[in-house]
Order: sequence, then structure tokens, then C-alpha cells
Amino acid sequence: MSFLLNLFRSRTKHADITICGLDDAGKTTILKFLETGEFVETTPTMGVNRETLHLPNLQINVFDLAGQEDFRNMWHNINEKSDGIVFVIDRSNIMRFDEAKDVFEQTIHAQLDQDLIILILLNKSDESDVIEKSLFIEEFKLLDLPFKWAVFETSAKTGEGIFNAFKWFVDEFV
Ligand code: G3D
Ligand code: MG
Repeated sequence: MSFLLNLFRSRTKHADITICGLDDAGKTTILKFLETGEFVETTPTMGVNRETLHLPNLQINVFDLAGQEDFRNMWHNINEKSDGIVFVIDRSNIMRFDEAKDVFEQTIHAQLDQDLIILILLNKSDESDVIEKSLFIEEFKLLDLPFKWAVFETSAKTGEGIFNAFKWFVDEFV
């Protein structure tokens, strides 16, 4: 049984979560880690930026937000259907921080539900040259966010931080 489903089963009846972030941030790898408990190689999804995983008491929607000119269809989906958002960032890719920040701000500012829970994953923590968590919090202006949020340092390669991150997340909507 999936790692994440186990965590949810013992605590919640049903939840819809949305995992979003730029392409290549590690969203699918994190999802696979949650399903299997180990690192699984992924292939980039060509032309499609959406995946949905239906589990008995959990639905997970995954969106690649890079290059999305019109976010509105997604916001509808996120706002209406999600109990929480997981935003994944490749903390080793300094070249794409500005893009990630723009997309993060657009994602956050479109939220209507003040009770939304936001889990931010600084992924690829196993890489050697990564942005510091404190600098990230400052750069992405997290202290100004009107939502409940937390940042965890993760690696979908080694599994570092993943359980603790999702445990925090799940516990927030018990
Ligand atoms: P996406 O679903 O957000 O688009 P993927 O991203 O999950 O497809 O991952 C993109 C690439 O990043 C994959 O490598 C994957 O193995 C790698 N990756 C994901 N998470 C981590 C991590 O925590 N650490 C490191 N070092 N790499 C990670 P490839 O080589 O297949 O493109
Ligand atoms: Mg993917």
C-alpha cells in the first residue's frame, strides 16, 4: 500500500491535494516516492501537464505550471477541489528561481479559500549547490502569506524530509 495512503487512511476520510510547480521540479518523482517508498525514475510527460491519481480516500492532482499562460482553468480546479496545495521547487536550479517565484506568486494570489494549507517542498536537497531555506523564505516572501504554510527540505532521490513533510500536511487537515 502506498506510503501516503497509509498516512491518510489512519487520519482522514477523504482529501484532494494538488501538487504543482515548474516542470522538472520533481513532482512526479515525489508522487512515486509516496506510492512506493523509494526513488523511481520518471519520464517527462510530453505535451500533457496534468496527472491525477485516484486512491480510495485520496485524490492527488499534479500540475506542471511552467509556460502556462492561462492559469484560470487550473485555479478553478485548485480552489474548488483542493484541501491543500503542495508546491515543489528545484532548489538546485538557480536559473529558474525567478520563473518559479512568478508561478508561486500567481498560484498563491489566486487562492480563494483562506483555510487552504500550503506545503512547500525545497526539493533536490541532495544536490550540492542549493538555495538556503532562510534565503528562500525571504525571497519568496513567505512571512507575508495569509495562509497556513510550511517549508520542508526534501529529496525524492534519498527520501530525505518527505515523510515529515507529508505528515505535517496530513495532520493539518485532520
Ligand atoms: P516533474 O514531475 O516536476 O516535472 P520529475 O519532475 O519528477 O519528472 O523529475 C525531473 C528530474 O529530476 C528527474 O531526473 C528526476 O529523477 C529528478 N529528481 C526529482 N527529484 C529529485 C531529487 O530530490 N534530487 C535529485 N537529484 N533529482 C531529482 P531526470 O534525470 O530523469 O530528468
Ligand atoms: Mg511530472
